[in-house]
Amino acid sequence: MKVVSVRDFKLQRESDYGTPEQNETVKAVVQAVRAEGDAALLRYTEQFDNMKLESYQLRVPEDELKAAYDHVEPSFVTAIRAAADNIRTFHMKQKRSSWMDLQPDGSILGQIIRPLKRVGVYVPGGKAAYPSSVLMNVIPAQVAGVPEIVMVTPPATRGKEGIDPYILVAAAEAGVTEIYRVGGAQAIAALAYGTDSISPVDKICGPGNIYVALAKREVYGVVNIDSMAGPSEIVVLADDTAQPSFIAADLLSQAEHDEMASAVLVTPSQSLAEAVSAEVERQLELLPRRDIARASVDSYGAIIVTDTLKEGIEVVNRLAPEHLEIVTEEPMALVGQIENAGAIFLGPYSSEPVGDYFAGPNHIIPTNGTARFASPVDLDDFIKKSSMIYYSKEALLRDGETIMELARREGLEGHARAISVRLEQEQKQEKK
Ligand code: HSO
Ligand code: ZN
Repeated sequence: MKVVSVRDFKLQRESDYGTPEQNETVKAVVQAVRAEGDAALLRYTEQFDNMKLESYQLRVPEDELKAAYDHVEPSFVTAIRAAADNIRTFHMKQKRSSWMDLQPDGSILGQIIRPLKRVGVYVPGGKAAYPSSVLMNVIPAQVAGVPEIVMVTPPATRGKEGIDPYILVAAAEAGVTEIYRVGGAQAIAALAYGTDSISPVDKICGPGNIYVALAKREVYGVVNIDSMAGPSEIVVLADDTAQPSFIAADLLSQAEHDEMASAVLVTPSQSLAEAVSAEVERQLELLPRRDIARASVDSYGAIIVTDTLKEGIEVVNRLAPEHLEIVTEEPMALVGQIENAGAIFLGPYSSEPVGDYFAGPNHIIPTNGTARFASPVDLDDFIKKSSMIYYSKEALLRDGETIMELARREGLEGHARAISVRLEQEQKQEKK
């Protein structure tokens, strides 16, 4: 892994907006599904997924879901349940309550919190078909109180026959209420516009390939969508006290996700930098996914040596990473200085996979520098708020003139009259 001085480090960000051809294809698929419904879904499933289905086969029946448990190890079920428990517990803490504020004049102002009614979760069929991501998308929706959580996924996972049983078990454990075997842009269009077999949803979440990402962007506005997650990123901020083998392993844990994943060490210690660099080489050779990890490390990996730890913190804030590990003598003392990071892992034992799978916080976290303004998935992604205004007569008599002043300055006499009609009636009654 290359070691560079902070002065030679250049920040690169890449966003994938697809080729013109990909954009064209997605637009055509979305329009066809919107116009033709199930017929288009089945046609594209045959064309793109090599699977000839009838409408009635789109929905995965209850017994198929039950049967999936026979195809996974009991230890997996135990593990997924333990993880789901932790994730549920963490997300329960994010519950918001509706509130009302009673004013002395008898008015009531407030905010009503309601869950979304129907949410669609996309689960990819390719290399990123992760049961853990099913939990991370579905559990917050479920804890928020969303009654209908619909999962869509290609009819075959990783080219094997049928949907991966691990995905199905995770879906069942997380609380998915309907599953459909349909993927790609056609699945996104079906969730947005609805077909005879699939009722439309209010929001679509979950990662997918470029066609899925473009389709989500295409239907945004008809439905809400989550943010576009990019490849995984890890930045480790460490000093001399860190153990090189731990750091190297953590960097590789994310490099193995994707050729475009990025793993970066920031340290003021030249000796740690060199030790981690050598250790990455050693561990890389032993990794089953070494080809992916190697490509990631070579193109997007770096070990950045700073003059001081303080300068390291500045680099971290500039990178605004999805995941940050702080492995220094006193990590807690630094956390207040981190302005931009999606998830912060503190100390030598908080390896990123602890958060990827188990601790409880969500692993769907802003990437590509968007931690500057965005947050990990949480309950707020699955609720909506309604404002509530009850104005008393006393309050309107007091504020009416002020409101009319504002309305008339905008040239909106109709607004002013909606107020004055009430004030005038009141004056008449007073005279009587
Ligand atoms: N690190 C990924 C999440 C994940 N890791 C899923 C393993 N499975 C999010 O960036
Ligand atoms: Zn991961």
